[in-house]
Amino acid sequence: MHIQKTDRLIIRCPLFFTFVISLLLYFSQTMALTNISDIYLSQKETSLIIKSRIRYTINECWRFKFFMEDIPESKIFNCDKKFWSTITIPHTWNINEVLDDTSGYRRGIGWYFKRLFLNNNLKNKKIFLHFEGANQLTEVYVNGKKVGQHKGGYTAFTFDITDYLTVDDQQNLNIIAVKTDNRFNKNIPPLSADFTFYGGIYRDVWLIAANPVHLTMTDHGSSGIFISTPEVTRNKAKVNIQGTIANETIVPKKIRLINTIVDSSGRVIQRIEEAITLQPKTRTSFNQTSQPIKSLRLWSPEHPYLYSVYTQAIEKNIVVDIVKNPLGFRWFSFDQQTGFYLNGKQYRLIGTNRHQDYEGMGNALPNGIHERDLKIIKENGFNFLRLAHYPQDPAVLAAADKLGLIIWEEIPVVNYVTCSDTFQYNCEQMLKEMIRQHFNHPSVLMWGYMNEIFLHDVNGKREKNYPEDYIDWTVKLAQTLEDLLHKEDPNRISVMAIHQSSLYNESKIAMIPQALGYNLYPGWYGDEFSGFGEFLDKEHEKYPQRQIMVSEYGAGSDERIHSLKSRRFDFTVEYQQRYHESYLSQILARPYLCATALWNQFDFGSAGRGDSKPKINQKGIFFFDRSPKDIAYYYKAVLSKDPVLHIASHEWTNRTKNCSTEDNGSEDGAVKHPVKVYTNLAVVELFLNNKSFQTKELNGSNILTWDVPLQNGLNVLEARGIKNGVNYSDKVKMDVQLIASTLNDQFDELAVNVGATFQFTDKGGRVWIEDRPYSKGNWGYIGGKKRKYGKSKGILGTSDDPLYQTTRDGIKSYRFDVPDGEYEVEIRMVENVYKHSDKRKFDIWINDLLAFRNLDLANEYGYLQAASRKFLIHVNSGQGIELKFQSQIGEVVLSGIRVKKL
Ligand code: GCB
Repeated sequence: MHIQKTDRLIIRCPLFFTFVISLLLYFSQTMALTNISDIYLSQKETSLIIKSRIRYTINECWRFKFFMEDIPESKIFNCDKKFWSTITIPHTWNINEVLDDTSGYRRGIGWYFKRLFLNNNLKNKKIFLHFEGANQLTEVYVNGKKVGQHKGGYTAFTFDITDYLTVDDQQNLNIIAVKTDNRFNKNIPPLSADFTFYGGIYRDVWLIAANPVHLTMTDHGSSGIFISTPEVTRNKAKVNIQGTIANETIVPKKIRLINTIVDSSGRVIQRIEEAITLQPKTRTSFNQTSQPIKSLRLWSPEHPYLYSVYTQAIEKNIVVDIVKNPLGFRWFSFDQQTGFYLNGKQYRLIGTNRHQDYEGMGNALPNGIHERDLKIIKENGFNFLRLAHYPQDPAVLAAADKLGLIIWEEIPVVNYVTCSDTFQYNCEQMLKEMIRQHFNHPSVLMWGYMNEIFLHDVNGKREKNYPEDYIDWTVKLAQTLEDLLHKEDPNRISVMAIHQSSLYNESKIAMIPQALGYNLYPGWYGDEFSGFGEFLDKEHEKYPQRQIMVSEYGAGSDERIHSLKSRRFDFTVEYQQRYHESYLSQILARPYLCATALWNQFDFGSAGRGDSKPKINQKGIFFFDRSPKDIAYYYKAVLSKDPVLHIASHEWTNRTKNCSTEDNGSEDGAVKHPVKVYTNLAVVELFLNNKSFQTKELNGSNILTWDVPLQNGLNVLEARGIKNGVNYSDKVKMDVQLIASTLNDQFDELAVNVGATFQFTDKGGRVWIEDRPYSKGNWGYIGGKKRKYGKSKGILGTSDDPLYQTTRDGIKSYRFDVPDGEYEVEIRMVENVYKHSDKRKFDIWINDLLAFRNLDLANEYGYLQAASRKFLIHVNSGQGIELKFQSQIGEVVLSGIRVKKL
């Protein structure tokens, strides 16, 4: 299948005629436009004389209180709100709890109250409230009366509140009350997903005061104007503009409806005018198509050229309403063998996913952060963005248009569905809302409606155990949404994201959307990196008609965790590097992939997770606070033309090297250590402690590596290179601790991350090094087995989770062959299996001393509670230190051990 979204049409116009018309249009329109720019007035400006609608945010001074239970409205309205908190929107009530040690987060009801003063100048206006987003079930009340309800946390909604208001100089106080509920609701998607469902009014709230004759604004929260380009080629295009005008007066109105297409410098390109008679108390629709527009500039990731369309309703020379919308000229197509085409040119769509979530703010983000996020994505070299798993803020879409990012947007139907008509209806509403609200953005090319819908069912059951008819129902829902999507928007393509399960093909749900996105994690949740490309090739071969995309791939990382022998699910920075290096090269080798998006651009909140930073999904290539991880530089080096020179594992500034296990060519007391640089500079010179070490040239990849001899103590590494005559450099100062092959007289301190194959740096900067088996003269464990990675849970009472998450279970003893003297010994433990006492008990002996008898961690500390104990010990007669563990019930468990010479 080759999907061609636009037909080409050539219309010829006499040149002189076109010139004169354009000139006339230009002058008439520049004059008119001086008065009619889109007006976003602040509250204090409401006293201005208004000819068209007024829009302003009402974000400040809301009284707020959270309730776990639903309380009758009458009680809420009558209660004293003196002690309620005063908040500003964007707001979520979950922000202080989502990263704490308690499980889950508050899912209940938030009540918001606002005093709204509306003076006389708004008399005879139609007043609307527009919510850009509130999660997830919202009811709006004005002066104690219910205005309406909206379902779904990720799309906008508008209510006409005119009839509920008092607008008058004497008595102008109005009370707006909003009830927002983020409890689980089996009929509102998402039902379950790997992200936190923060509750609250978390996007802007607008008050809109319109004239009784206005462009309608209650069509599914949209602008009410729908713009498309039914014909577009490099040299010519036509624009179609549809909408509705309301006449809320009791008399007929004669208006001129004018759509003006303006280029980015404000020059009028075309003006389409029509006289319309509006009957009283009716809505009248319009449908205008422009004459062919010539000499146009196309929209593309490199040149995201934007036009605007001003839609005006004019009554007797007064502009009674005006709405501005974006317009971009582009066409696109897909090919199963050669991928994606924009404006007739082949493109590699290499991109990323983004959640609307930020450290310390949750989902309640100011527009500035939305915009900055998109800039970060663009500057990283990406041209494609999947807004997973829900429609995002209007600021996101506007930024994508402006920056030139191609968008896949989707509704949050994730993991499973409820087989009910109400659930289906709500999905349909959401889809309509998303499409209508973001219809005019040229950046949007794909609409999605399901993500991994066969992950599990309501009871957590997997595929084979699905109840009868569940699969059929889900497939039927997909088909319904697919049909609706094309009815709403015949000009974009439909997409669906699936995981690695044969059920999608067997059930044929995979055949419904026009393009299929695969969420693939070989090498993270299982298997090897190479499984990624192999799987895709098989699918491509089996389904040659399919437009294949990769909608997700990724691996988690933590700046505190490092290893030269990184492995799956260890959260080392180095494993994330290796994973993406491999995936990106596999992607680039497969031209049939229409688009790919890594998971995820930024770390994000996911309250159900127990990874190395609990409640956070750490697969970002940027941290939660938007600082870049190493791998972000790699993508930039490959994808961007901007110069990149970055020493990888940058934050690994405290490195401990164990000479006995890593004796890879020590010279002059130094140990060789691999240093990797991500760059797109042709030649890079590496300096060690200010002396040139070696120069290397790029050869087909964007990675350079050196084996550098590191000394004990401070080592300064610097990479230098030149591009277009400009010097670039990157520097890392490393504090290296070389541990001698035997624990000799120099011994000072050693901290071991028991059961781990990686180093972990704790809050105080102490490095807990990887574990090792005991050998004479040295240190290490005797007996037991390392706990498998990937089964961790968040640890309570500490931020050193990775230290406790790795354990050696069933360990017999731990030995340090240290010289005689006084020592401090610290052990770290956690009960990570049993919630109750008497399931695991053990004794601990330190040399010949019975330190603890029948230690029951569940009883003394509790389940998943970090436990640490320090002892002082005198070592003599060359006996070293030995901790012996004797089980009484169950297996012994140990997480960390530290020995310090006093
Ligand atoms: C997926 C999901 C996404 C998760 C991601 C992960 O396939 O679509 O919501 O966050 O995997 O990190 O596991």
